[in-house]
Amino acid sequence: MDILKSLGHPEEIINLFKYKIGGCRSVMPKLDYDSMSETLRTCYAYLNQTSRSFAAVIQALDGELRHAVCIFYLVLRALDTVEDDMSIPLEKKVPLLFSVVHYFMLFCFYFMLFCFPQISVEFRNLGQEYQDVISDICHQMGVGMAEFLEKKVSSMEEWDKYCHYVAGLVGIGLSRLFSASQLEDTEVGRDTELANSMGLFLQKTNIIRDYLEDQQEGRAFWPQEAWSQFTERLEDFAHPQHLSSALSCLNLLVTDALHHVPDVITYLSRLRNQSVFNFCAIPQVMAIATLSACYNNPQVFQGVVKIRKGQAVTLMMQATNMSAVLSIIAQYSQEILQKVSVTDPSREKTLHILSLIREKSLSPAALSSRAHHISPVYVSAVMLLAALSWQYLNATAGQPPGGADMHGH
Ligand code: IN0
Repeated sequence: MDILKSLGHPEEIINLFKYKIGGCRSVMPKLDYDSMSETLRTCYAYLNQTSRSFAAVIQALDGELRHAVCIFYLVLRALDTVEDDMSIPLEKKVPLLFSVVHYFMLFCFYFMLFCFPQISVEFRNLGQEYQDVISDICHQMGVGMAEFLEKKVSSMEEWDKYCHYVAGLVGIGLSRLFSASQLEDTEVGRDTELANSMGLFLQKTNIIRDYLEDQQEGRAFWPQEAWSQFTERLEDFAHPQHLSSALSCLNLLVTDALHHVPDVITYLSRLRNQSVFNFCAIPQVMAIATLSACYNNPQVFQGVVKIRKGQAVTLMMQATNMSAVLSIIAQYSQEILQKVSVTDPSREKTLHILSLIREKSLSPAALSSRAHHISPVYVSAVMLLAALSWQYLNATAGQPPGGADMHGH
């Protein structure tokens, strides 16, 4: 029950309640489906099937960017499905990956044709500059993914390369779409280093969080150069007797991922369009919250560590301006700092990158904003009210039409 998990966090209960009854203004989609073509409506239906919360953020994008990012997101999900589908034997998958890429170039591959004809129709309805970005990025990703189908992630450098192919290129593609739409400066599309870091921070956080799930599905994305310092085989970390070496490796990888935060701050501080800022900032603040939850946490090796729904909704509502994002980053780097143990092998590196991040994120403006202190009496009153109304909301939700609604009519 999401609300129970947030009982210790009154702010989250209020935001869960707000989100439940009306969503949050900043990500309210500006879409009227009626004026849409059948194929476009289907594309947005696909999008909403993939991830409700993030789909809303995409649908809130301004102008031509909305359709371009929607199609880009769906194409990437399709590529992802092919790459993930372990059932396709290797000798068939490599040419398949190439053909998926060629499909958009050649428009003749049955897989897409049958599965997602609507996506290819709407892909061709996009402006040429958007089509060129998407097919160029898909081509580079297809080639990169094929390269890693035949090999494991060995060095830390290879880890960066793998994450570049599956997420860095997404950041580079999105940044070029932002500039092509002229909603953002051309510099955003040109600075591929920063755009790449945006993707690497998200992908490394996902790989760290999903250790056990990937292990259980026979996938291994933790770099050998990291885990071989602490054990013989990566799968050892799933066994409690290897917990201390597992935590040492986990903390090393979190420390590595934190090195992308300064670039993420520079990238976000360059954005000028509110809808683009929200679209880019929300996944980043979710990632640093997830990384803090994973740091030195044995739970990573026993299940999947997830941030609370209330926490996610609160972050989504707050990540709408740079000073709020800076203080969120400062708050979670502080949270990690408090968990750095004196015996952790990466201690010095972790303390160093955390002090760099604090320096960069504690701009004067941020100091004042984030933590507004609420009196405890007020807190429990609101909690009680929210809990009651939550119960009432759930109780009445089942009412057939015509029964008494929230306003007692
Ligand atoms: C994304 C990214 C994303 C958004 C904005 C800017 C980005 C810049 C660089 C790289 C990626 C960027 O965001 C999504 C967020 C998402 O899908 N979150 C899921 C939860 C989850 O954990 O999957 C949700 O349901 O909210 C993201 O994770 N990826 C993604 C894919 C396509 C696009 Cl167009 C944008 C996936 C990945 C692998 C990180 C690139």
